Amino acid sequence: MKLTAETLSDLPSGIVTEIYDRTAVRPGIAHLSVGNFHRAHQAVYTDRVLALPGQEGWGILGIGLVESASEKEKARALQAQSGLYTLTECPAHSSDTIRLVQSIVEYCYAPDDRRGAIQRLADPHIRLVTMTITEGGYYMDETGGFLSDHPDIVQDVARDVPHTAFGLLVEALNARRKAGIAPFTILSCDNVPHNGQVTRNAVLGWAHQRNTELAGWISEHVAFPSCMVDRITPAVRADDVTRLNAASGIDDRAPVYSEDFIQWVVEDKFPQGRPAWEKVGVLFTQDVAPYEQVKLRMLNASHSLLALPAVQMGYRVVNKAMKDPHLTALLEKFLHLDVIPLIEAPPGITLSAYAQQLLSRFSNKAVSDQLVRIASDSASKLPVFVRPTAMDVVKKGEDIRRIAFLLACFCSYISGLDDEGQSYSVQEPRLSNEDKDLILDNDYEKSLQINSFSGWDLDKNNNFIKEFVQLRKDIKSKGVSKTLEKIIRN
Ligand code: CS2
Repeated sequence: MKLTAETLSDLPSGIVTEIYDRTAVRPGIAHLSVGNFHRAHQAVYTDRVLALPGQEGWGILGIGLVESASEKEKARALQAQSGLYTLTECPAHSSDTIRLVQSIVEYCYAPDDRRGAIQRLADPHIRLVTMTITEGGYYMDETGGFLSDHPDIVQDVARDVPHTAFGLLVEALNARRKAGIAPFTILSCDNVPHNGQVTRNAVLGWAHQRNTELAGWISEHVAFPSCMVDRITPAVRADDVTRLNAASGIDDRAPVYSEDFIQWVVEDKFPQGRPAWEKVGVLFTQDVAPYEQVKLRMLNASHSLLALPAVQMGYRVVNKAMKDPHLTALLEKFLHLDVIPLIEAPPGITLSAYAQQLLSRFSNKAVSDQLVRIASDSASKLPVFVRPTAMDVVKKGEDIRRIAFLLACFCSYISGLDDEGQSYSVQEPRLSNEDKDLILDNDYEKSLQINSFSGWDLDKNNNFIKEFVQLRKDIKSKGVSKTLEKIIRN
């Protein structure tokens, strides 16, 4: 059965839907960059909220941003399906739930018509803009400041009609200001610490280059709440599409699947109003920082610490790597010895239980997340997920081996060849050629000078340098597997 607005009333049995009149729903949220994660997370909470009375003004206008053949294809699919898609949620020990998500009520692909996208963002009904543009999309320095001198940004500011999320936001805010329309609130849903502040820095940084008066207005009137998001959402390959559609009985051109766990903690700062998300499981708080610290330093950092060695040990999916006792020992030691002693538990969370829960989430074989997905763009992820722990561990003179091993694995991962000489795909869009050369140099110490490690101060610590260089040598001569055995001993 093809998926269109018309087929909604005639779904195969077993498909879960929220009950509401979709024709009455109007977009009040615009979401920038409609990736799988957005469709498995924020769009699901919003779908639930739309079934509550008085919430019909909070539908989602999806705006595709990334200019690529695959994104264009996905855009066409979502447009043909009126924004509808199936989400299969996979618990570890019971059967999957297949939902039909209806909250994206309009979808436009910005590369088709960027002026049109800006105009839609200027619509007074849009009171909130959410975004998932990935860690690397924020152009941040080590302190979360905006890299306004970055060539991508310089080029974007010089364009008639900008391409970046920040450019679109600033132009739309400009149009609203000129028309006397209140600005929207901007909510980043990316895995970045203090994502509200970082987004504010980026939007203001971009605006300053264009029009300082406008920047002043944004600074005074636009709210940038922070939030912590969590749900493991694998990439969807062609064989997944076939598998998911066979199970749902729906011919969905853009299905998505995820674990059944979901969490969203949001700073309650929405001067233009917001959906009643608190009624569907979202936790609102005045201080997101402790939640986000736990999530990024424990879950995301563990993901990187698992994926970078595991791909080189020949594993391709997370749950299989979790059967390797050396890898699980590495994660357990990292969590309990390196991370937990340095952080504080937010209200309602016990860190050791959180650690145990995340390891069992990784082991969920129904999710079968791809290690290559997690390893991708580590050049942007490691500074966000690992740097604070690395710096604290080094400063306190604690055991640096696991951090040194992680960074050494990142460097050897760049070669794209595993211990057995099999190749895997390396996607590192933010790693410059100069940085690649530094990593490939035979003088291993030089790799600590790459941009991703800048500001970590590791190249000033002799113990760290010694350990890191030795590990790179060990990996080169014995492979990652054998080197890992040494790391987890004692
Ligand atoms: C992963 C995240 O890609 C990564 O680095 O750690 O995508 C992770 O799956 C999500 O943040 C889970 O909420």
